[in-house]
Parts: sequence; structure tokens; C-alpha cells
Amino acid sequence: MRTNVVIIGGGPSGLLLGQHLTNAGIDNIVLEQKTKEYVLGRIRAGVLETGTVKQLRDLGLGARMDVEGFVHDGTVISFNDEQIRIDFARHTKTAVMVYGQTELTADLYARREADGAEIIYEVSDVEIEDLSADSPRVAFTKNGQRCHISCDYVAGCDGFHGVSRQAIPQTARREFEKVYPFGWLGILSETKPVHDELIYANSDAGFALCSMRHANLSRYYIQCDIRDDPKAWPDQLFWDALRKRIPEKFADTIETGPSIEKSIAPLRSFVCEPMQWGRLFLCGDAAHIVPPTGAKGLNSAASDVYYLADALTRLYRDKDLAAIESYSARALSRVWKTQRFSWWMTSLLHHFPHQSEFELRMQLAEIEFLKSSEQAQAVLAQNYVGLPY
Ligand code: RFL
Ligand code: PHB
Repeated sequence: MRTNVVIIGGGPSGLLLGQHLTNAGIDNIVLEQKTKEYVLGRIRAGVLETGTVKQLRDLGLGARMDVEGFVHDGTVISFNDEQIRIDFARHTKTAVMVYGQTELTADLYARREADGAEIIYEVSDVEIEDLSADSPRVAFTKNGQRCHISCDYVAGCDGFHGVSRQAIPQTARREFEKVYPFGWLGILSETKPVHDELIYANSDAGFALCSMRHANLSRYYIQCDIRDDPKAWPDQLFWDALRKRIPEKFADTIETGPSIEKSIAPLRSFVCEPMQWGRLFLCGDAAHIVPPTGAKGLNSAASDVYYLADALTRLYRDKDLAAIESYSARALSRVWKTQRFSWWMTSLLHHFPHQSEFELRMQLAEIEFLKSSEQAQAVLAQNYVGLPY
């Protein structure tokens, strides 16, 4: 087999890149280790930045999102009973879109299938060979048989636990990491969202987030001990803990019900440099991870894809090598700013074990400053809706 670009990983990064390439007439094959049903069963991101929304529309992928998604032109940050509304529309003249990663991924799969573009599911033992040669090869096992694809370039879109990043020699790779000493316990429940905007809450009892998927599907999170077992959190305990962390007017009106999904996610900041090695390019979680507090994981993946698709399109269309050579620097420049924002929002809104009185006062001062300063609110809004590509 031969193609222009082998894309390892059929999550949002891989599928989005595949769509850009297919639209530009660049042949590509996606290799995914799981089934489509498995990938679509993962409950993950919920908020799309302005730039991600534009990318999807430009690719002809906005139709369902524009009907079923919810435009949010602000969000609420609270501390105990105090509330600060961050007005995206006023500060940035744009908005974000609440549209689940599951829906977005389903749209990408449907489109790939309609285009007849190739995706090979349930592959294992993926190996990248000859990255410094003109024509690298990707080997994998499918139905017990070893297969090989020769290509021009390899896109590593296989998430944090994938194999692509490891193909960059250890001596050439630098990794930066911060692991946070808590997790997020999330539930999905078929109840009306407590508010029409997201609420990011810090409180004496810790962090909580009220989010949503649609008019009768809510997504709620609370900060928890990373060693907790979701089974040790019966629904009633979860609702009680959530109520204690959000402003009273929301605690009093929240609609509760049985959870239909419950899981704990760890919080980590991680960046791998460079994001490019020979003919391999990394995109999304394969290269970097953020704690979910700023809703940046999926959106950062989308901006990488934008830069890489732009570079590959220039290369195949105009024989312009420069864009390909600067991919890593261009992507990392935005990645680090997104890391900063996610780290800042996480630091502002969570309880850290062993937090000193001084550190607590710093958090309070930061909240007070945010409350009193239009400029601080504008900075938050600008980062939340997404920095320009
Ligand atoms: P993904 O989604 O992990 O997809 C990678 C795909 O690669 C496949 N794969 C392989 N395929 C072939 N061979 C191999 N050796 C392979 N190894 C792995 C995997 O099966 C998978 O299908 O990475 P991608 O595409 O870069 O997308 C990134 C986003 O998924 C991620 O950034 C966000 O979901 C992060 N994230 C959130 N981001 C937000 O913006 N807002 C959120 O609310 C939010 N919540 C979350 C999250 C991530 C979570 N994780 C990772 C546990 C909640 C959770 C629980
Ligand atoms: C979600 O709806 O899952 C969600 C929204 C915003 C975040 C994190 C998660 O910052």
C-alpha cells in the first residue's frame, strides 16, 4: 500500500487532519486501534473555540453543529456566593460553541465515510519505520496479518498514550510535565442544565463545573481525590457535594437525577518538544495535554491540525517546503500560551492539598482583581474564546 500521508489515530485530531487533506486532494489513510463505536463512546470535551468552529464550517462540517450546538457568549466564574460574568461578546465580539466532542467526531466519521476516504480500524502494533528516508513506512497488524504502508509523511494523532511521540529519539525530545494533586469526577445526567451558561466555581469546599450538552443533558464535574473510585461516589453524594460548591441561587434550583455516566479524569499539563521529527508530525494529545479547566484540549488539537494542514497543502500545491519546516515552532508558540491559560485557570479555581494561608489569599486576591478589572475579564475572555491562529 502507498499513500501521501499516514495518519495514526482516528480521534478528533486524526479525523480533522484527514478531512483537510481529503478536501485538498491529498491522499491519506487513517489507522485507528479501536472500533468506531469505542471512540464515539468516550465522553470528553464540550466547548469549541471560535477558531475551531470556523475551521469546521470552512471544511463543510458545520451543518449539524449550527443546528444542534449552543452559542455561548459568556461564562460565570464564582467563588462561594460571589459571581463574575465574563462577557465574551463584549470583550471579543465572538463566542464559543457548546457541542460535544462525541458529536463532532461522529460528524467527522460520517463525512469521511461519505467521501470514501480510507480508515482502518482495530490495528495493533503500529510501528513507524525509516523516518529520515524520503519514503517512511508504517507497519501494523490487522486480523493477525502484518501490513505496511509507504508514504511521504506520517501524522502522529494517536493521543497521549500513542506510539508516535516515542518515535522521536529520546535524545532529541524534551518533555515538560506537571501533574496536579487532584482529579475531576464527572457525571452526565438527563436533566435540564442549571444555567444557560457554564459555571466555573471555586468554593471553600473545592472546585465544581456546571456544563451541558443540550437542553436536557447536563455535564457536571467536581474536584476529587485522584485515588477515589467513582463507585465510592453514589449520585446523592455527588449532588450534595456539587450544591455546596456553587452559588446558592444555583444550588437551590439545580435539577438532579440519576447519572448515566460517571468517571474520574486526572489533571496534567504536558508538552513535548519538538512536535516534528524527520517526516513525522505530532498533533493534539500526542504532543501536549492540558488540565480541562480552560476547555482547551480539543481546541489545541484543532489549532495544530490547522497549521499542519496548511503546511502540507502548501507543500503539495505550491512545492513550498518552508511551511513544513516551521510547523513545530508555529504550533508550539500557540501551545505554550494555551498551557499557560489552562494552568492559570486551574490554579485559580482549585483547592490544592497543603495550600498555605498565603496561597489561599493569593487566590482570593486574584478573584477580587478579576471582579474589579474589566481588563482582567477581557484577558480571560480573549483566552477562553481562543487565541488567533
Ligand atoms: P485522542 O482523542 O486521544 O485520540 C487519539 C486516537 O488515537 C488512537 N490510538 C491509536 N491508533 C492507532 N495506533 C495506536 N498505537 C494508537 N494509540 C492511540 C486512540 O484510540 C484514539 O482514538 O487524541 P486527539 O485526537 O489528539 O484529541 C484530543 C482530545 O480528545 C482531547 O484533547 C480532549 O478530549 C481533552 N479533554 C477535554 N478537552 C476539552 O477541550 N474539554 C474537555 O472538557 C475535555 N474533557 C478530555 C476531557 C480528555 C479526557 N481524557 C483524555 C481522559 C475528559 C477526559 C476524560
Ligand atoms: C464539558 O462540558 O465537558 C467541559 C466544559 C468546559 C470545560 C471542561 C469540560 O472547561
